[in-house]
Amino acid sequence: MIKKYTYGVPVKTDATVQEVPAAEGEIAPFTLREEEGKYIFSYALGAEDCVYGLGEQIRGINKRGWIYKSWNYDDPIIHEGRKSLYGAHNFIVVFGEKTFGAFFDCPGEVVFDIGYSDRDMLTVTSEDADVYILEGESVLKIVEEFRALIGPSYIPPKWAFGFAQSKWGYKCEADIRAVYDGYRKAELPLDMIYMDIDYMKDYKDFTVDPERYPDLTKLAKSMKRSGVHLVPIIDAAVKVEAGYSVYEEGLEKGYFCTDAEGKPFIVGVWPGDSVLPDVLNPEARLWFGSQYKALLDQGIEGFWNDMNEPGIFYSKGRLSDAISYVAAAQGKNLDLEAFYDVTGKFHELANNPDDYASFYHNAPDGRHVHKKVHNLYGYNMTRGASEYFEQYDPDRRFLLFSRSSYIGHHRYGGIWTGDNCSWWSHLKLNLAMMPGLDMCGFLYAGADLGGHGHDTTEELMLRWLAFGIFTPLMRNHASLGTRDQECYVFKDKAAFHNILSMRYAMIPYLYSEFVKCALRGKMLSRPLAFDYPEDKRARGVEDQLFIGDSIMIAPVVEQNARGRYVYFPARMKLIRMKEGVYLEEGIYEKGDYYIEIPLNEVVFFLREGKVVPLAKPAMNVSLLDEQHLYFLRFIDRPTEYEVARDDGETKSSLGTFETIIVAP
Ligand code: MIG
Repeated sequence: MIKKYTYGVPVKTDATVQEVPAAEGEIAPFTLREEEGKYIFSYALGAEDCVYGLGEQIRGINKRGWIYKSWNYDDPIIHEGRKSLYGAHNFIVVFGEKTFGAFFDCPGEVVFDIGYSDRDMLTVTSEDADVYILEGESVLKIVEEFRALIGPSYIPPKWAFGFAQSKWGYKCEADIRAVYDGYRKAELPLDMIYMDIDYMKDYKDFTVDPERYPDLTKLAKSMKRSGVHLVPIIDAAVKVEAGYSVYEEGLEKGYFCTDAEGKPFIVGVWPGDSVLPDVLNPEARLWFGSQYKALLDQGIEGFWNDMNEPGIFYSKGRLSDAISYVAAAQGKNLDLEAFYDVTGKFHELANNPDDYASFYHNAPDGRHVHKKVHNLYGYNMTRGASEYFEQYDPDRRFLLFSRSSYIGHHRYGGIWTGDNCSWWSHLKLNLAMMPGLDMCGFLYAGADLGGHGHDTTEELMLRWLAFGIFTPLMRNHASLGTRDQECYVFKDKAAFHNILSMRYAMIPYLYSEFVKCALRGKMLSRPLAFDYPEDKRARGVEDQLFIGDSIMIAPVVEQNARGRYVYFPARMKLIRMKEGVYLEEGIYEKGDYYIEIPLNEVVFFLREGKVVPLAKPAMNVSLLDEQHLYFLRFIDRPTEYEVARDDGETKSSLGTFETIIVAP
């Protein structure tokens, strides 16, 4: 049962795809008050209630105990003191005395105080919004109801389930080839190499620096023949430069965001002075999307959209004020306050709230100041590309994912979770985020494995990969200036081989489960409590997940651990992948057990009554032999498994499954 309540005049977001008639009366089970133009929804939490959701957010699976702010933000250092990340996914489910879901469809700032000010109160503060209250018999049922409300999840081509190598710092064709050769020499599988901002000419979107890439078409073709796709980055901001066609055309057509007087609003991002495409204007959005053609025509089939919160290093006006302010301080004796004033002028430049209140969009439902629609930007940038792909090659699935997002985006592309660090806590954060993302429809998702900022270690890399096997986007990515972390640079080649092989063996399972969840609106990664709602012990488990129908995982997320305690909410069989061989190591009854998990092995658990199809590992997805599947099984009677048999490339083939009956 879904009820919809409207407060004020909400901006149209296209988050939902179903019409829900307006409900009568008060918004139970919340109580509502209005203060200073904001709507404040409160609910008294039961002592044992858990709160799930919010998609890409910091902290644990159960969100109770912190305050979260939906305000898409380009944060150079994510940590648990923060309140916002890059996405705004305003859906929560309260699980406990009363179980219900709530979606706050508001693209401006929304604050979720989930037992922060008062451990027993949930308080949501929003601007004008459509609020949906969802009731159902369980968390999973409520999530399914929500997913039907927001529409089907994006499904990438199958090769996007292979392993990806990326690094900000690969500058030219030779760098790309070196990565390719590194993987081949080490006999490690690979399906994608990512191109970060340095492929562009002066950071101009849709250009390719001819000195660094003399013939991208040829390179893309030869890589593809070897099973590797090149995936370039696209930044939101467009360089201001006379003669640059994207800038000139957009300017002429009025497709960029403007200031209060209607002049293009100039921001500083990678290319320096830049303008922001007005992706809330459907014409401008499709126009920006149509620019991807320049790269599609060179054989590129996948993209990652960055800096689309939108991230702003400075606005031209504010920078110039800051410079004048500093110049005026020249020669003066600065006491500490004056000194902080001066340095503050620069610290305040990036992503300044006043800048977000200073430019405008021409959306179909009117001219909006950016601040009111802030969280829709990345979503609509990605939507524009997707809408254009639909014209370019209607049946083809392109790889497309973004940093910033809002619910609704999940129909057009996936996301990666931004600039994490090479910290053990961020491996755990990666795990905790996955179910929240699934709840909000973001199935094709993943974090920078090994960590983006700071230096990784071989041990962290191996543990992170052993978890990354189970995330749909499996990409090793790192920031400029960090230690090399390509899998072939480390010492224990056999360990990397074992772990990456496990991913490829698992692709028939992961892909089949993914497609089923996407088409049927179900969750791929689930906290234990979702499948065992009666089991109170399961509610406290923050570092284990179910992945698909058949598997439970319990990754090692601590340095120097040799294994870990695992909670089994039911009987399961332990599967160990060691030196390329599967070992079945006995059956565990419900309870807690210490399981040894050496650094070079992958351990997971097969649920009773379930099977897992595996392929013989290969060097890339196209080489997998999926006609000859081997089934891991924990069954005592013939059991059906639906294997996805679409072609992995077209939309029209999706939904083709083969039901295989597996004997005990
Ligand atoms: O300001 O393109 O999150 O993945 O490597 C940094 C360079 C811009 C941020 C992305 C990161 C990427 C980096 N980008």
